[in-house]
Amino acid sequence: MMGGEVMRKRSAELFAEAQRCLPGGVNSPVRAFRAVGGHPIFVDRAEGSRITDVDGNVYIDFVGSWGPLILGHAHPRLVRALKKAVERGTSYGAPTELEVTLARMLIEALPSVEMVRFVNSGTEAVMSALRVARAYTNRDKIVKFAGCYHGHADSLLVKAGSGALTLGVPNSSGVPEPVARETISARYNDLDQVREIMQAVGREVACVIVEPVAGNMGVVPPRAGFLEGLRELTLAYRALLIFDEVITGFRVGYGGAQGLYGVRPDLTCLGKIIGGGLPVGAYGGRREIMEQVAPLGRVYQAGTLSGNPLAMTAGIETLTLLRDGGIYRDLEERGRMFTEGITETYQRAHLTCCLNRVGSMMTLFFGKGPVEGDRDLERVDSRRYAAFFHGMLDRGVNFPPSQFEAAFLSAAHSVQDVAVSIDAARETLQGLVTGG
Ligand code: KE4
Repeated sequence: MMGGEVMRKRSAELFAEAQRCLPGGVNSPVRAFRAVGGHPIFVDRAEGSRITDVDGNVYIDFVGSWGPLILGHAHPRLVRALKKAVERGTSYGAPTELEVTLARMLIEALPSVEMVRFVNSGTEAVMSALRVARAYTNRDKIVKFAGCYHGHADSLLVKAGSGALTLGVPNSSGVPEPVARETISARYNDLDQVREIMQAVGREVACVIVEPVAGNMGVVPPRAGFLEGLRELTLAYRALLIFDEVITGFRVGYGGAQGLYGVRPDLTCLGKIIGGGLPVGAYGGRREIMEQVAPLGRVYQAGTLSGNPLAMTAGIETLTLLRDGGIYRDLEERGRMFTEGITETYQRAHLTCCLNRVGSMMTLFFGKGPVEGDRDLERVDSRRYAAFFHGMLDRGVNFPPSQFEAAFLSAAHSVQDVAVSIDAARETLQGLVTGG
């Protein structure tokens, strides 16, 4: 464990240079450390549970590339398979057996999915699923939930208008008002409000899209009955239910959140883990819905690198290890150990925190719990989280650089890693109290 003044000179130099050629110096906003201050660490390499920055500092990593690396970094089996695959070429723009193999694995794992299409990101999966839902229902409106993030497609960069039933307003420049108006934003875990919305406009709603376990306001599990209620309401109004399982897919279990909670959506969006760290997304569902997609149906969607052989190889190896390796039991055990240890540390420091966890995804909130939706986040002190983040980073533990993200355990995190991280948290939280 590091301590004292940690040198990150090379990261600082690279960040200065990066800001001259990349907006904010990054290729995705959250990486820029704007939510926690300071400058990002530039990673040189990673292996197992650890990343090493360009200054040679080593960190136990709980970001895991924001979810894909459930097996840990540079898993030997993936490295071997990718080395062999790359010698056979990197992309063909033609069908391969690999795509069929991975498609069959997804269909076998997720009973609600009878047919699937690969794309290159979670955003692309969600954007395509929305288009299919609108085509299938011949309706334009969608319902999403405040605090849930589904990638950066225009229809989803929308926040609630003034009243609950009023239509959305853009929460990004460049999103046309008419597009935003077709999106209604509801409160997560508030089934009564969704019922009101569906009673008012349900016959115009193409789909309700939800993160079955929210990961983008920090981890927020569904209240008992919430997902089941969405299923009933969407059936009643003949709207489609879309589970955005880009994070939860193969994270909270091999059957995803739909397997964990026993609720079958009409369409599922996937990403992250199914690519083992290479760029992949996928959307799938009932055959009669997916048969709308070109070239079979009238919904156009395409992609140069969709089904890329390297990404398919990484996905097949990852899912094979998850399916056959008994990994989820270890993840649950270490997740529980981590949660209990962190909880003991903030209680001992008399800090007001709450910790949400589902399996190996978790968030430590610096505020009074429970945190069950975006309104509860108003009680959360993200400045205190920022201080925690830097205290942990200086002690060699890399947490997400935002209070409103999920931290991820991987199969590569040992019991020792968890114990060391709890010790780092204990020192960091004590330091927050004593101002040390
Ligand atoms: P991508 O386009 O980033 O592959 O996936 C978008 C997406 C869709 N759905 C959910 C539930 C997601 O969490 C995401 C992306 N997750 C964020 C972090 N929570 C990725 C990190 C980033 O934006 O850099």
